Amino acid sequence: MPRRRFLASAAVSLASTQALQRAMAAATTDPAELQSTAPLIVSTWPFGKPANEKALAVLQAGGSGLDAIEQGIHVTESDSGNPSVGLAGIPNALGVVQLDACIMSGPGHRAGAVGAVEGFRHPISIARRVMETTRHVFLVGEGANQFAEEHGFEKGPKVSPGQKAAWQKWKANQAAGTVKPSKAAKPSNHDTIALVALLSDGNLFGGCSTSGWGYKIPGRVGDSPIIGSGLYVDNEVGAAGATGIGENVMRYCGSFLVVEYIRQGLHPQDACIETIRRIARMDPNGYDLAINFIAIDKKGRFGAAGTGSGFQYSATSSAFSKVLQSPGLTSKDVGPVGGNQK
Ligand code: SD4
Repeated sequence: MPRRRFLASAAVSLASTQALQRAMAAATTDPAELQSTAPLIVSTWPFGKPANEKALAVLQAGGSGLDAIEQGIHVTESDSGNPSVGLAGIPNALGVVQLDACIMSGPGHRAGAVGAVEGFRHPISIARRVMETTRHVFLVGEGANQFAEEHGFEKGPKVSPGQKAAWQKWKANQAAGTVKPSKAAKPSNHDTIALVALLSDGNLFGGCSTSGWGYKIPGRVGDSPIIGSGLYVDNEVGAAGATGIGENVMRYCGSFLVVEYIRQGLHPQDACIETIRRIARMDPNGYDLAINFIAIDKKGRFGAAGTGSGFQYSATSSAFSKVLQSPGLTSKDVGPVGGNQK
């Protein structure tokens, strides 16, 4: 696209985004009202709030950015009530919980990730170890399990008793001899913690951890551990993370796109909105995607957006710790979609 047209279309797009935000202002909490200085931590869902608070406490006690991410996410991974992060998560179609996680350090642009790990309590820590002790970024399946074993990571049951009973019921309802993944795209059967942090020294860090889509096909890996999809950190610009149906994020490098929009000058919340609009324009399902993004920038601005009625996310600093409602996007809010599907 010629540069002038690109700039014109960007300006139109920005103007309509601002109009959209104004229209939604009554229904949502404007993160711009929450003034604070770094450290600032933002994460997905209300269950991210205690994780944020732990991360803040780690930083206030002099811990590093990576310590804050890791220990913050441990809170969610350890919470036995959470059906979608850690070993209390919903298992795959064979009744085994397979965990995905990744971590990124803005300084050095370093990353580590694991996919389809079984029987370890803290996949975020294994991801960090991959980053810090190997020349690789991403270990999956048996190799990742073996790595975790060799490094002595804490183990746990491959499925909780409660989830096992629910899985047995689910399995009994499947047609005899077939094992299919759940079709339902409900928040109740999948959620993720993505957590991003801006430190007082201006450095950015992030992490992401999930058990993924309930009753998924064994070996299925979602967006969460994929750098640029479930999480992205650019130390010059900002950081973003995703939750929702990973298949609808990983086909678009969603978190990378959010950060790129921040680089172009958008407020993090506008960047989340523009990313969803861009995905919905391309996707045959339009806004029926069940995807959500959080984002933070180098200046300490943050925001989020989701499809449908949006989603709740958590933001924490030394001045506040809050669960906020993101704007929600549907085709009604933003006009016709599907423009470049042909
Ligand atoms: C996945 N994105 O595995 C994760 C799940 C999730 O809300 O975030 N659900 O696709």
